[in-house]
Formats: sequence, C-alpha cells, structure tokens
Amino acid sequence: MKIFHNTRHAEHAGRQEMFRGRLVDCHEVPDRLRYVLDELQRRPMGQLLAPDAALDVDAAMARIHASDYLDFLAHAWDDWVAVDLANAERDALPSVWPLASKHGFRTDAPPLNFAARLGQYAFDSGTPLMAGSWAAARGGAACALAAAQAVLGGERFAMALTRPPGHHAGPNYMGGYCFINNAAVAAQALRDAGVQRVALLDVDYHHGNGTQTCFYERSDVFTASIHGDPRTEYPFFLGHADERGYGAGEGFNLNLPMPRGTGFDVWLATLQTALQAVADFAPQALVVPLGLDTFEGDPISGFKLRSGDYLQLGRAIAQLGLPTVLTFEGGYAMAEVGVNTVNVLQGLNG
Ligand code: Q9C
Ligand code: ZN
Repeated sequence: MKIFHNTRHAEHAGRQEMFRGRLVDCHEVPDRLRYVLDELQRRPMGQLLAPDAALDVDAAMARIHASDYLDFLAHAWDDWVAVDLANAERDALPSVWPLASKHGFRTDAPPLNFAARLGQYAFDSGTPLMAGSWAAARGGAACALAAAQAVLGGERFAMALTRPPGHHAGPNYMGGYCFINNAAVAAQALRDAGVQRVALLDVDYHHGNGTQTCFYERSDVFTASIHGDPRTEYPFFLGHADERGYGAGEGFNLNLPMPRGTGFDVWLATLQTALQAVADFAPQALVVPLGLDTFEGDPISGFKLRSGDYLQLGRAIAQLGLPTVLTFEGGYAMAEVGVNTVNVLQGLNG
C-alpha cells in the first residue's frame, strides 16, 4: 500500500468554528493527522510518501471544481486581509448566505463585499478559512491525485492521508471543514485515465453531500454513502434515502442513513448492503472517503463503533477485490483516531 501524506496540512489550523450557537475551538485540527502518522510509525502499513511535485494538481482540481470557486479559494486570504489588516490575526468565517434562488435572492449579480462572497461559496459557519487553507487543501488534492495514479500503476491500495477533509466540498462550495473534494478528484482522475466505471463508498459519519453532488447526474461514477440520518445529523439538507441520482445518473446514487446511536451490528449490515450495490455496479476501481467519526468516542457524532471494528471494515472493503483509493475524512476522537485509521489499513492488508 502507498500512503501519500500532505506535507502542508498543518498550514491549515483554524482557530474557532461556530458550533451550537457559539464559537468553539476547532475539532478539525492538525493533531488528527499527526496521531495517524504516529500510529503508522508503530505499525507501518506500507510506503509513506509525499506526492510528486510535478503532478498537475490544478488541472485535476479543475475537473471537479468550478474555476470561479478555485479562484476565490486561491485569493480568499489576501482578499480577507485587504478588507482590514487586523484580519490577519483572525480566521474568515461566513455570516451571510444567499440561500437558494427560490427565495428570491439573486445569484446573477455576484457581490464584491468579501463576507458576501464567502457566503456565496460556503454553506456553514463551521469551516474557518485562514492563511494556509488554500496551500493545505491544494496539497491534499495532490495526495488524492497521487493515490489515484498509484492504483493506476498497479498498486492495490493507496491512501490520501490529508487534511482538511474533502467530502462535504461541492463543485462550487466549501463547508463541513472541507474545501477541495479529494475523493472526487481521485475518482475523476481514475476516469480520465480510462477507468470506465468508478464507485465511491463513503463511510464517514456524515453524508458525503459534496461527492454526491459532483456525480449526481452521471452513470459512470456510482456514489454510495452510509451515515447519520440527515433529519437529525449534519449536513441536514442532503443525504436522504430517496436521493437516487438524476437524469443519466438516476439509480447511480445510494444513501443509507441510520439513526443516531447505531451500533456496529446494524452498521456492518448496512455496509454489506452498500458493498453489494457497489459490486452490482461492477466498477473497475473504488474510492473510499474514510471517516473515523463513526467511533463511539467521537465528540461530534453518534454511532457506536469500537476500535476493533475498524479491522473488519478494512477486511470488508478488501473483499470487493478492487483497486482502491482511500481519502482521510472525519474523525475527531483525538486519542483513538490514529489506531482506528491504521486498523482499517491493517484490515485491508489482511
Ligand atoms: N456549525 C467531517 O466529518 N459540524 N465534517 C457541525 C456546524 C460540522 C464534519 C457544526 C461537522 C462537519 C469531514
Ligand atoms: Zn464526518
């Protein structure tokens, strides 16, 4: 297995997020990835690599994300500081949103005000943007691209070990701690290299709304997500079972929401349903947005998986027999996120 880690991840270190009505310390912090790297020192699972600097990561991101959104992200920090030099000491968080056009807000007259522009491109106030966010997110896309190329080169498993995570980021929006959808970048890179059918199986606690949206009208990429029921769980406005794809993509999206409090028995049975649907699609490659926030000790989530269960998750994924890219997504129980992640990789390695 090749594990591509993002050497620039720590440049994104948001200070505070809006959570339950107040600003709290960020859950999505650099230490998450350090704990995984520490555990990989104790239990090596393959080659630990930095992505090749020559990869055309901008082209790969542009296959998934809108050019105006990428331009916004690339310049957002400078624009934020230009509003007020004192902003250099503060993260940018949105505070105003256009909602949807059905409410009468204009989307055809782009604002110049920075807060309004940030609100255009963000769907929550939990995703702080700071000086290093763009470099870190772009470095993550490089890991995703490198992992895709590794499996194209014959590697059975490859991982993009990166943060910030990606699965909540859509074609032209950020949110849920995500800026660039690393899993979607990897899936599209596989398609562009000639892999005809690619499946994505999202096992993060939260619905992979960004990934679903990227591929919702396509039949060449099957998306499945098992997650907390959006009626009570983030991201709330997407992730229901009746979302099955649209147009040519109808039948190529599968959502399997479960109630808060779900334990491993039910979760594993649901995973098996998703795995069967993936197998029925007969893909030539798989991408797994891997969130560890299904863990019983996760501070912001509600499932009840235990550390040993992640070995079984890895084994179950491996049984598909597919070249597989994994991307590191959520997982906020700091003391266990390393063990749980490496348990999945150990399960994959068999
Ligand atoms: N202000 C991932 O696991 N938290 N993202 C809700 C809203 C958002 C989780 C607070 C949770 C996002 C990748
Ligand atoms: Zn999550």
